[in-house]
Parts: sequence; C-alpha cells; structure tokens
Amino acid sequence: MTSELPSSDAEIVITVFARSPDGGQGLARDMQVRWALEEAERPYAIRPLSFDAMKRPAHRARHPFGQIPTYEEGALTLFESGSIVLHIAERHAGLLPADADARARAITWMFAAVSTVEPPIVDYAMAMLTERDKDWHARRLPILVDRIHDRLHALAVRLADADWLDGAFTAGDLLMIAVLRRLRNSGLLGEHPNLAAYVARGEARPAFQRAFDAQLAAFAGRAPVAAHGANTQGDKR
Ligand code: GTB
Repeated sequence: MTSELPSSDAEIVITVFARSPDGGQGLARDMQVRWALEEAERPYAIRPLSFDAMKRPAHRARHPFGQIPTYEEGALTLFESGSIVLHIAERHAGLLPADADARARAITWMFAAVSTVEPPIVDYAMAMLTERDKDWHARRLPILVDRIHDRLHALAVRLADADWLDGAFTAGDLLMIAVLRRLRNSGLLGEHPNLAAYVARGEARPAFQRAFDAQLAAFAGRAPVAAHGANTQGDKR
C-alpha cells in the first residue's frame, strides 16, 4: 500500500529500558514499536535509559510520565506505544488497509488491544509483582484471572479459526498479539488454543523476529542484529 501521509527522512530514535526487567523476553512496550518499525522496514536508533534517567527532566520532556517507549523523528516527539504504532502505520505501507472502512476497523482493534484487553492483564501482572505478600492476594487473584478469561474468551470466539482479526495482518493484530504476549509466563493463554496459535503466528513473522532479536541483543549488550534497527544513542539532552 502507498502511504497516504508524507513520511519524514529524519532518523527515528526510540527509548528503551537500558536493562529490561523481563530479561530479554520482549515484553516491555518498546517491542511493539520495534515490531511496527520492522514491519514498515524503517531503520531506527535506540536510546537506552536507566530507571533513574527515565524520571529526569530530559526524559520527562519526551514523556510526561517518565516511561518508555518514546519516539523521536525530527521535530516530532511521541509517547504512548499505541499512538506511536498508529503514527508508523499511518505513514508506511503494511500495517493498515487502504480501504477506509477496513482501516477504521483495524484502528478499532488497536484501541481494543490497549484499552479493553490489556488493562486486566496489567492488573494481573502488577498483582503478581507487587501484591504477593498481602494477605488478600490469594482471594483477589481468581477475580483478576476471571476478568482476563472473560476478555480472552470473547476474543477467541471472534477470532475463531481465522489467522488475523479482520482479514490481512494489521497494526490491530500487532498490538493485540503484543498485549497477549504478556501472558506468556502465566499459563492463562493455554486455555484458549486459537489465541495461543494466533500469538505464535505473530511471533513467526520475520519482522517480529528481527524486532525480538534486536531487543534481545540490546539486553545482552551485543551489537544489534536487526535488518532495520538499531543504532544506539546516549541521552544527549
Ligand atoms: N501506556 C503506556 C504505553 O503504552 O506506552 C505505558 C508505558 C509503560 O508502562 N512503560 C513501562 C515503563 O516505562 C515499560 S513497558 N515502566 C517504568 C516506570 O513506569 O517507571 C511495561 C512493562 C515493564 C516490564 C515488563 N516486564 O518486565 O515483563 C513488561 C512490561
């Protein structure tokens, strides 16, 4: 598809964890940005940040909440992984359909991923990370798990035996699969075999593999191996 909006030639720089707490599993949200850039075949550089640097003014100027990822392209700075993926998808072929209605549906799936499916998954992840020592943790956990299964069941019914959510692969699938990947260590996806297969299909895409390898190489401190990523920049500001 030809991109409808002009694309800048400026270098793209994204911020990532200097050392991701996921140990290189590609679960932090720079992964969706890397993946979108790989699907779009756009080179990019990374600016790795420590937790301390993320809270300093130089980074708060990019991201008001002091988080990763951010996206810089010339004079443009963006935060919020969903918005960044939409920006990339609107300017490059391969992530949104040309047909206006199909495009609107793909964007709807992007919102569904980050605002309907992801919140209960994040609640569960936070509970496992920060609430295990609370005496109410064991009572709360089944409630959180039920909320996830509600969403997964509805998504599994809608996906049925299709490869992707609405025809060809779109940025909606990219964000949905990135969100579902956060369940990889929970065992919860196993109860929904078509969703597990959907995630595996996403992970098998060459662009996903390049993005995954690039984040893993950065985590391991090795030179990047991605075809389209990634140089490393220090925080100059
Ligand atoms: N809504 C924002 C977006 O989509 O961009 C949320 C951004 C966000 O949560 N960023 C996290 C962050 O910067 C990293 S991705 N956290 C540091 C902070 O807030 O101080 C979330 C994340 C972190 C770690 C894992 N992991 O280890 O598995 C997975 C996901």
